[in-house]
Amino acid sequence: MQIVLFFSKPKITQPTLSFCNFWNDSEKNTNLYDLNRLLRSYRFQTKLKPKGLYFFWNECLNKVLSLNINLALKSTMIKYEKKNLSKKKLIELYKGMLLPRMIEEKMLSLLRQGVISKWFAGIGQEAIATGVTHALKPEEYILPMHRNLGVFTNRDIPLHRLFKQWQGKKGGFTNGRDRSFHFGTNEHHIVGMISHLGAQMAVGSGIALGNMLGKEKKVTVAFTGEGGTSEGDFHESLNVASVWNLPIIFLIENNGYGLSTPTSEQYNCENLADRGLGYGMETHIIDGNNILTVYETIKAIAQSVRKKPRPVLVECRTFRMRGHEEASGTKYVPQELMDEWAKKDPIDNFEHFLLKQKAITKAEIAELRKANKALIEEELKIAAQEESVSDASEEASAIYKAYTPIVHTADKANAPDKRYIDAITDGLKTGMDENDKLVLMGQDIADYGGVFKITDGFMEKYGKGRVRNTPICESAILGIGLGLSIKGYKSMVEMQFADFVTCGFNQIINNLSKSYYRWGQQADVVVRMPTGGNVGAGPYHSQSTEAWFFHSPGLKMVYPSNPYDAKGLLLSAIDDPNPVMFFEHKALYRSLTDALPEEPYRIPIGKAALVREGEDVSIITYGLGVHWAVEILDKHPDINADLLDLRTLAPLDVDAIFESVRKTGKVIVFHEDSLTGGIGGEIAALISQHCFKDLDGPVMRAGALHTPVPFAKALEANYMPKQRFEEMLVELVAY
Ligand SMILES: Cc1ncc(C[n+]2csc(CCOP(=O)(O)OP(=O)(O)O)c2C)c(N)n1
Ligand SMILES: [Mg+2]
Repeated sequence: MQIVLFFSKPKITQPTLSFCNFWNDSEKNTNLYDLNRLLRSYRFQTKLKPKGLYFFWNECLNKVLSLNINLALKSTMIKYEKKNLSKKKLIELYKGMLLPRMIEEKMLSLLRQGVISKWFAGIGQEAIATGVTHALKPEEYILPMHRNLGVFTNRDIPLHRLFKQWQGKKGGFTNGRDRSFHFGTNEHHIVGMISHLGAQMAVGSGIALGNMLGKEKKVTVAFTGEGGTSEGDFHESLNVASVWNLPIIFLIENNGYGLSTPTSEQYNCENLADRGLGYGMETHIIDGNNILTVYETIKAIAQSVRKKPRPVLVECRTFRMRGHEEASGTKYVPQELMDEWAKKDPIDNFEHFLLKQKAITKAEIAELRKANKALIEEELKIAAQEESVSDASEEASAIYKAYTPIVHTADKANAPDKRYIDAITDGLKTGMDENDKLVLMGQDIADYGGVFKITDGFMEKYGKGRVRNTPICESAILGIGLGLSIKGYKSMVEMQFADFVTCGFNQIINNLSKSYYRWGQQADVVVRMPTGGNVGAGPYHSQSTEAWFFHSPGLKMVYPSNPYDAKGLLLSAIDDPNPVMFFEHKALYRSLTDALPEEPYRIPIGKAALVREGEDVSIITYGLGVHWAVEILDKHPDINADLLDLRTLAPLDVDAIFESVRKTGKVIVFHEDSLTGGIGGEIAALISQHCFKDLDGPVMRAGALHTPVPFAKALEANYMPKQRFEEMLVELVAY
């Protein structure tokens, strides 16, 4: 393939190369930086004055490679101070940057061959990942992003496992279920990102909280790009970490761009680090291309944070030398910037420094490169030997971590009557007594006891460490729940009202629910959701939110309709290592009493309860629907209905549903939530598909109107489906 190159600005001292006649546009962008570097070295090595020179690409590449490019920088653009660092450490740091660089260069070629599917290059940013990883102890967690290959290589992960991961093979870290750097490995104390960027910061804070509660003197580092700092999760995490004094370093890699967005369109302050000041946090701004600065700074901060736990914000200035990902190009990046930063390449400069210091020789560098190349090829061969994932048989069951549920029954006879709300308190207390690694988090839950007073007195009994008042930061707190799970804790996060879960939606849907499926890390979190209407509280304190989560694999969802079930299900939810959304109806809190055994017991998750038995019709419902159905059946003694209280919405007890429908031949699915897109739609579809031959009437559904939950009593009564359910039931029985 022919290329033509010429210096477009011959007058400036470091001339800019530009190219034409590329085989296609995206290739041009892809290769611009490579070519720039290679040809610059070629010029230095050959002393050619390449104005108007014509090269054949392959020929050029071969020549450059055969010259064994030691980038011929005349002098370093980075000022290094080696302080007391030994030669051994200097070489380690150099090697720590060189290997990821060489792996990336290889990946770029494999990408072009279609062996891997995507690549987000960290070329030019290696000093940050390498410096940070060397500054931490191996048992301290790092939460890297998509340009931080150096974290993985410097934690000595076998390369073939990384290659398998990027090729979607079983021997990677996700069984082919997630791509690129989207995985964690507790063995190496790394928690990889999810695509949503800022979510990492909260998970890191959770790990830091686990370290703090366990009195482990460890620091955690959570990475973010400067683009990610615009996300709410960044701000919430910094705020919570500061209020709680968590031992964590938040590290911003400010590389000039977030996809195509330059920093000038991303934030409007001089230094991103200054944001930390607003949260009452110590901050630093450092040259992210200077490996010694990164290493020494992070090492010093880490040592200090281990002694005196606190969050610190570090902004590393660097530059993204390639496109956002390889297909997206760099057209929007001014060439001058590229050239300027190319001169500050962290590896070229450090290499030059080491040569000058006589810490390394050219021959040793050549040897190192050769050894790295051989290692990469060898490990690629190992990865190639493994077949791609083709067996999908385990997938459906891979969303939940398996565990053996505790079977624990209690007799209701002679048990004292207690309210629904007392059942929740009892369940939580039992959970706290049984498990000293259970941590409660929520707004106003400590001294104040929660807005419903469910945790009244808990802080005094279990301490402020385990009963934690939180700032109004739902997202960060839910992410912290995942971080705590990584450290072996269980947590219960109380939404003050279920409605506010919208502010934590991302962490639930993308982190808690998918974590086990993706890389085998359970999210041992119970999210308590004071839910539902009939309380005259209007659109933002009355919603039924269960359908939002029903669609998301990996979550369990329970919805007890009475105090006995509430306590037993809550204890099962706490035992369960999977994330459980626990819906408790506010209207039932103080209006419903039931015999409640004092001793601990469990109601199994995934099992519905037949509340009434009859032959005429099946009513499938949950929550407040159970009580409405009872009331209406009492009003119509002539109707003999099976009344099935689902109790668990995910996983759904389809066997119990089908058994009842096959017996009665008629069914009405009934819930408080809006009909449109409600869980009833899924249940009705399952019944139609699997019980069609047994049906003697249409599958009916009763749900609320498709409006927000209105405030005024009459409007709310009209919104709720109770009356429509009664009419439908009578109609269906007569059908
Ligand atoms: C919440 C969210 N919005 C948008 C995107 C799409 N996206 C992926 S990476 C990226 C830019 C990230 O910029 P930055 O944080 O600076 O990291 P960099 O890629 O520069 O390392 C964007 C917009 C995303 N992944 N997540
Ligand atoms: Mg960026």
